[in-house]
Amino acid sequence: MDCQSPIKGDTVDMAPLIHMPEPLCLIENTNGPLLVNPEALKILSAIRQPVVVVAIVGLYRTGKSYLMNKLAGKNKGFSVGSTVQSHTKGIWMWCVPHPKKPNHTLVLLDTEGLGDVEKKFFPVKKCFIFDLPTHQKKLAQLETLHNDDLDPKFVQQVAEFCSYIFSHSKTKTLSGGIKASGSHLENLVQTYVNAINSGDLPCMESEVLTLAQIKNSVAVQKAIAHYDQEMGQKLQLPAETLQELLYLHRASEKKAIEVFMKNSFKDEDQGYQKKLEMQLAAKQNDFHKRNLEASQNRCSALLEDIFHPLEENVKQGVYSKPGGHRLFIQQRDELKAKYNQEPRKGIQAEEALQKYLESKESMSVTILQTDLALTAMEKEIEGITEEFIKAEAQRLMESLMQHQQMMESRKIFHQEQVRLMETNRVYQEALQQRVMECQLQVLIKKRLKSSRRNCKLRTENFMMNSRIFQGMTHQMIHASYSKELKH
Ligand SMILES: Nc1nc2c(ncn2[C@@H]2O[C@H](COP(=O)(O)OP(=O)(O)O)[C@@H](O)[C@H]2O)c(=O)[nH]1
Ligand SMILES: [Mg+2]
Repeated sequence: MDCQSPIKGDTVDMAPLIHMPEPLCLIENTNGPLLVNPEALKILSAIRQPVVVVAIVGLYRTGKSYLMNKLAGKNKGFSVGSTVQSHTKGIWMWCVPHPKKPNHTLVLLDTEGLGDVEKKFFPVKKCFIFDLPTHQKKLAQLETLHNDDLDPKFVQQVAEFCSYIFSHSKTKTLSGGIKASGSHLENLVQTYVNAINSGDLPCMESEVLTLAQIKNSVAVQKAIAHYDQEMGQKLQLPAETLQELLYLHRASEKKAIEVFMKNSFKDEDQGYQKKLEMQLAAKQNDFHKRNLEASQNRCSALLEDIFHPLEENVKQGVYSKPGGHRLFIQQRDELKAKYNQEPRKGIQAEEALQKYLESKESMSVTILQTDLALTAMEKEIEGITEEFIKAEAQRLMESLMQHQQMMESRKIFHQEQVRLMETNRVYQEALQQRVMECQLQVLIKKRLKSSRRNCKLRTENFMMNSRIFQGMTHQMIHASYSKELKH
């Protein structure tokens, strides 16, 4: 068969992504709602190539599954004949590489069998007449027979049928000329099944719109996720400047829009792109708020940490002294410089510092008032001390003068004493002199008495002289005695 030859080259044409050795149930037709098989959806979503969808409908046991296996280039696959009874009812799917269109995937959909459907769905028809495939007796084992065992006419008719299908079945295209891939089909399947289950009749136009909505919503989500990831990786909060934040936002926004463009689908009037831009703007706003908060938190923590020693000093009264305010200001300015040197404080750096300083202004004023009061008191004490010292000095001077006077008096007294002692010495000498004179007088008297007999004249003369001497001595003693009494 012509249609089989390209499929035999599976290993050449088969895209590595698709591997379906046999069909899978896509939609299960239970007594309740239709169920979509997630395994089949997963296979559809992995198909990135454009798809050609071939579905078959018709009455039971009319050879539909047999023909679909032929389109797949296989003898076995979709259940043929009696085996159908045991199989899940619904729509079965088999994805194979398209035998004629390179890089396309052929999606074969086999239905379990419907009633009179022909009039309803197919406005254009192309009819093929098949001869009896083989001898009546062999028909039951039809799927096990090779072409050699079949009627060549039948083999030929099947080949023509397959060839026609391959060449005439168009790539699945959605309204607006969009070529559908497996993932579009996946969305369509879900949309159709949801619509049918909820009682709505699926409408192709609305399906495309729904598909666009799904696709574009996903594209927006992907774009936002990309933006978040970019910002999360590159933005360190708080940003040093507003420009840094804006620059990062714009770069991430640009990349996010690129991601959206890549994933969007029929974004009429750029409605979804605008939505995305609005969301990004909101995110930017949010980042501004977070940046502000982060900056405030960092600055508060820094201020608390850096100014802690100053506040501790205030508590301990280090500045409660004359000149304390100047010391306080000096240390405060040193800590301000330390704060200003800290990196990455963000946009609140200056404002947070000013607010902090303002909040401590009353503290500064109190320190200043205390300082002034203590300084004034100290000056007063100094004034008092000065007067005291003056008075003390005066007192000392006076007592010194008194001392000097006393010393002077003492000196005079001492001199007087020396003089007295001298006078006394003279007196003592004079006294001794007198005693000696008296002794001499007694001696002379004794001698005179002994010589009296010898010389009367001489004695009378001597006596006369002696009386004169006596008178003189008396005057001397009298004078000396009067002097002593005077002192
Ligand atoms: N007479 C005849 N029998 C066929 C033909 N194709 C398939 N069959 C046989 O018809 C039975 C039903 O075929 P099947 O493909 O399962 O029909 P389906 O129920 O429409 O899917 C099977 O036993 C097949 O062997 C055909 O072209 N002519
Ligand atoms: Mg069948």
